[in-house]
Amino acid sequence: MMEARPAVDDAALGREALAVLEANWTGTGTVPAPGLYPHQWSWDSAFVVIGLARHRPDRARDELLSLLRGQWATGMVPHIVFHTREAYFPGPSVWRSQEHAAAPRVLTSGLTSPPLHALALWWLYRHTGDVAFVRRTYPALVAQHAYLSAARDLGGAGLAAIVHPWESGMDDSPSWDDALAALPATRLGHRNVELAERHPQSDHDRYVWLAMSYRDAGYRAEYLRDEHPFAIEDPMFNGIWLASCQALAELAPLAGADPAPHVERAERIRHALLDRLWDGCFYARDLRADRLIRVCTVGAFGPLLDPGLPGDHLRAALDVLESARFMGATGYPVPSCEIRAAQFDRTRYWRGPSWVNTNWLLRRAAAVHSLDHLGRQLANGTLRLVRQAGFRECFDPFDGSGRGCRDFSWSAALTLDLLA
Ligand code: 9WN
Repeated sequence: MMEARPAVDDAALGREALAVLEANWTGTGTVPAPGLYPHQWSWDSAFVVIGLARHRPDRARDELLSLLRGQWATGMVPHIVFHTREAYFPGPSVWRSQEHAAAPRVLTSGLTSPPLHALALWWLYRHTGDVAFVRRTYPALVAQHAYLSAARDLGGAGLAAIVHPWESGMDDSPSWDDALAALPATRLGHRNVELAERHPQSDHDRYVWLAMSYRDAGYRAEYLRDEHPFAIEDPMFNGIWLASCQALAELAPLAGADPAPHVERAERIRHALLDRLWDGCFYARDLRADRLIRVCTVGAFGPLLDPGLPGDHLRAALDVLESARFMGATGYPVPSCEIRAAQFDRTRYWRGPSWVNTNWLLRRAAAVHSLDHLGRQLANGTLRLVRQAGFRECFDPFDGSGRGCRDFSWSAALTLDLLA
């Protein structure tokens, strides 16, 4: 059922959003939501930086710096930086980052997440003109991108592979179902005390097993290349990376650096996206099964962040986005999975509900291609969701009711940006 909320005007909504972000600030970083997610998550932080860029640039800078404290000497920016003692599973005792020579002092996970950070830095620069901060953080983001090229180009064509569903940011997306199901049966059902208590039987077992396999291999790039059973080229992860390469190319001169390597990397990603992931729309590619994963999710639209996407691909992707498979049927933007897919489920996280962050990314893509009408539709539809249901984690795409956590940081942060 739709929760009734008193009507709020833009100014009041903005104040509420800032209050949520203030409450979720721990003193060192912003947690995604109180309670359930008590640490700093990587792409959540990047969205918080984007949302705070205009309103609290000081806080946005601290947020990015706090996350980058977790960067490994390999350049890898981890998907979680632990900076409280509060429990979360899997926590530091599972990741054991402190045993790894390349890990920083602060405890982190061993996986990465969509590399949105350079785009977030560019966004912050755009709103503040703070060249000194660009100079300060640019090298870390160059190192992040170098890590992805060196350790994650498992397909050899210029795309970064995710090696765990958590790395996509879209944990239970149907895109990962078959790859998870194909994990060797004898190795499934791993249990330890914590796991048995918290997640008796679910895909979570497989998530944890995959994470532990990587950890037990010493987080080595060679293991990922030669042995790790889960390796997928995801269009959203790579679309975000491409946009971040373009952001670094624009920031490079401010940092006294050459933009050319970033431009070249972006071009390589574009070509590989078109060559390897396109078949009428963008699909993820399972490198271990050597096939496209033919379920169309909101991840399919990540490559639209690229201003250089060829016009015929752009038009074909927009046809899918605006059709009854996605925006044309639900009344609210944009379901996380196409609604005609057998796996679509309006109630389950990345298998159907609408998310503020993916709507924001698509609205950014609309701006990049000067699609003003689409941009307004996405912004207004997203604001309608939060006006009606609050800063929830995600939303039912048919009736707009809120799902998951309340007071979710990126829903609040990106609302601030959409209101501007
Ligand atoms: C696992 C924090 C994170 C987001 C992801 C979202 C969810 C975690 C979980 O929460 O993932 O990392 O417990 O399901 O899927 O996008 O970064 O908000």
